[in-house]
Amino acid sequence: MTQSDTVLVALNDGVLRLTLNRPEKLNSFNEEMHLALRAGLQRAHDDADVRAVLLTGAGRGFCAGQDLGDRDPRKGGPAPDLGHTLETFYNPTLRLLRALEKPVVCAVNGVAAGAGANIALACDIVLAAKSAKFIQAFAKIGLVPDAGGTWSLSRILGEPRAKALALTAEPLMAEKAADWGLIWKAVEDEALLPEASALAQSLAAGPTLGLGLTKRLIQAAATNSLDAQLDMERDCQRQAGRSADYAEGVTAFLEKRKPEFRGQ
Ligand code: LHQ
Repeated sequence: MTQSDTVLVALNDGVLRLTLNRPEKLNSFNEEMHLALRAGLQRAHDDADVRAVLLTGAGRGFCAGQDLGDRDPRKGGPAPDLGHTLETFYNPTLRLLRALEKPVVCAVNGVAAGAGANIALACDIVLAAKSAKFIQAFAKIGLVPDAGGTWSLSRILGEPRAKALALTAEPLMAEKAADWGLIWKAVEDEALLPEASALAQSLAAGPTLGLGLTKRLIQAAATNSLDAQLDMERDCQRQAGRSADYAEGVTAFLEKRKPEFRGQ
């Protein structure tokens, strides 16, 4: 696994906390931070002790997208191949986030701009500090929204709001993002980490297999017919019904006690 202080990694009680850590650059992505985040997500996938992920940022910002200093056009040379950057760095991370069958909570602690905003939106449950804002900054520098932004914004918000946000690059404050259903909720700044950690903790103590299958089903629903979705629910329920956590959940209910799920 890649070791780097650009992403702080801590595992506690089943929650793998990944903290983007280039605060002097508002946690914008350089190659090292890309690889460190990907390694963290890969660990979440591979390590059975990880039962939920909490993604957040160090300092006053969540993530300002790509580090624009990395590709200073004033230095001359041929135009960069940004498609290659997406294929090599962003897209694998986005695919990992969506394919990870464990809940990913995102605590947006401050500004989330460009690809930083869209990585947050790819997480499963997004909480944001009330002072945080989401900016589709791409239009200001002649680029198109990436990191899944055109996909998630248009699906979640519909074309009118997706287009307005992307074409104007106007900041969207956390409370409005929550009102629009773009994120789960906006909370007081000082409550963000305690609330997001408690949520991640309770998900980590949950029936991991069932939660992972639920994530799979909800993501598949966007492109499935009802018929295909009903078949998929049948298959996933069959699998969930064979899990030790299902037996524990029902036993605990019948015994009027709290279940002790083991993630199996
Ligand atoms: C930064 C950055 C940054 C470097 C703040 N880079 N230093 C994919 C494929 C390949 C390439 C291209 O991109 C992509 C995807 C993308 O993400 S494109 C979009 C890239 N991001 C942006 O365009 C956002 C640029 N940043 C901003 O507009 C502002 O910094 C925001 C609105 C995020 C925050 O504004 P303020 O709160 O006023 O903070 P600030 O601008 O003063 O920034 C603080 C420091 O962080 C500052 O450094 P300094 O040394 O002057 O204190 C900034 O230069 C640095 N910083 N974002 N992306």
